[in-house]
Amino acid sequence: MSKDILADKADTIFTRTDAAVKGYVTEDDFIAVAKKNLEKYKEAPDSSKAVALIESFKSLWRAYLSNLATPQATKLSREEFRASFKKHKQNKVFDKVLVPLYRNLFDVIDTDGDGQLSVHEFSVLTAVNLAQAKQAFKEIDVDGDGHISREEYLSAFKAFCESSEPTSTGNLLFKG
Ligand SMILES: [Ca+2]
Ligand SMILES: [Ca+2]
Repeated sequence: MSKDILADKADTIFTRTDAAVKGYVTEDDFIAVAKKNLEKYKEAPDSSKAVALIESFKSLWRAYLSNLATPQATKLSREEFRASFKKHKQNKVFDKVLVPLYRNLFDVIDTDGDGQLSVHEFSVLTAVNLAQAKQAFKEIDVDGDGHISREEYLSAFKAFCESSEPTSTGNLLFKG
């Protein structure tokens, strides 16, 4: 039996989003994830970057609901979340919602504003230890120039959201 890689990825995100272990997630949980990232990077919650990121997470929440054709729902169970995650590809959620979201996240992560991610900037984002973060960084830095460009970063996230390959680069982003 082959493993359901996309379901596993959805579970990883669900577990992180349902921080209070309620067994479901809400729009507030999505907003809390955005705020947690902002805190990690010491971005003030009312800055324009912060507001843009929070709005992106709200759009993502709406995309999860519309994947399931339940726009009025106020919470999603683990099973619903998983089913919705698997519809991202067919509904082009990556291009429509996640590209803007990850661009906004990139702007927050890129604390020195040079348009590239350094190992240091990147390692703050990941939940893994520094050695693992460095390894992940190396693999996402496809052209090996020692920086993660916006394109390298987006293509890793796209692989995470859409690829069923167990070895896709994007998996490195959500390890640990
Ligand atoms: Ca930078
Ligand atoms: Ca690079």
